[in-house]
Amino acid sequence: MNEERARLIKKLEEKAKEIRYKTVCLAYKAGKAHTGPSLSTTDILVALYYYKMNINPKNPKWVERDKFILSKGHGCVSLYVILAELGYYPAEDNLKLRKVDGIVQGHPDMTKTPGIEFTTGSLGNGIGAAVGMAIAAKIDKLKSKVYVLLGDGEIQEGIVWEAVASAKHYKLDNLIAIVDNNNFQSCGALPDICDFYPFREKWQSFGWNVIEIDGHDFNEILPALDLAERSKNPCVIIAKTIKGKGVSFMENNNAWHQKTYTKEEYEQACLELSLLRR
Ligand SMILES: Cc1ncc(C[n+]2csc(CCOP(=O)(O)OP(=O)(O)O)c2C)c(N)n1
Repeated sequence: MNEERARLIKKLEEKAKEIRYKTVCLAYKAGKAHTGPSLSTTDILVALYYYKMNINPKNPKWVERDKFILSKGHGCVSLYVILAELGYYPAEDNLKLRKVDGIVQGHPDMTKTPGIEFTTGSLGNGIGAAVGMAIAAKIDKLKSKVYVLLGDGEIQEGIVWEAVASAKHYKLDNLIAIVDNNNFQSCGALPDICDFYPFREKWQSFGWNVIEIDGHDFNEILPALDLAERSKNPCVIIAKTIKGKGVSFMENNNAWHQKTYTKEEYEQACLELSLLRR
């Protein structure tokens, strides 16, 4: 690896650590929040927002921008931290997470939060919207790409596959899906609730190119995003992740799907994440 690339990877790793730390702080302040689902996607979000996507936070509605939809809308805490960091809105607005008069809610709301492209929370709907945006970009002859991040439990929804099938039909080489494959959903481990594996074969049979990666390793995430961008078919990145990544007692512990922290838990999480930041 050349030095420039190594520096970039290091920078992104540092950024991800900072975002994780701020995610936990924000979730604690909010009272109840989906910490586990947010921490599994943090590295992917950092790669998208600080490396890959062509965006302009000062002009969020810029026509040529790339678009991102968090289809697993409940895991939005890290996304809010990133949007505020990038300047879509002031960081203080995040302090009102889940408050009635706040601009950031428990699930992303495109009518309230600058930078949110589509309202999600009802699982399964994000990818249909992404297909529509990708078709619109083609009609308008825009270079924009559309990225959509789905949960591995979420893709059990039938509506997802209707959208996946139509992406092939419309030859959407500007559409990139990412599956956060943390192997959990809200009520337990995927194989126990609904064994929906194998993923690769399912997506391939719908005409998509498939890339499988470690969703916490920037050495794999960045090349996957670059490859996906050049794909001549709609492309899905299946990212193996850990729910609650970065905090020892949250990792693979589905109690942290959505949970209120005790003061001790919060302090322990902060300690672990601040040590990680050094
Ligand atoms: C249509 C719909 N049904 C049920 C829910 C409740 N729900 C919230 S999160 C979740 C589990 C999602 O699992 P997954 O997509 O794997 O996300 P993760 O495990 O990463 O949190 C469910 C069923 C919902 N938000 N929308």
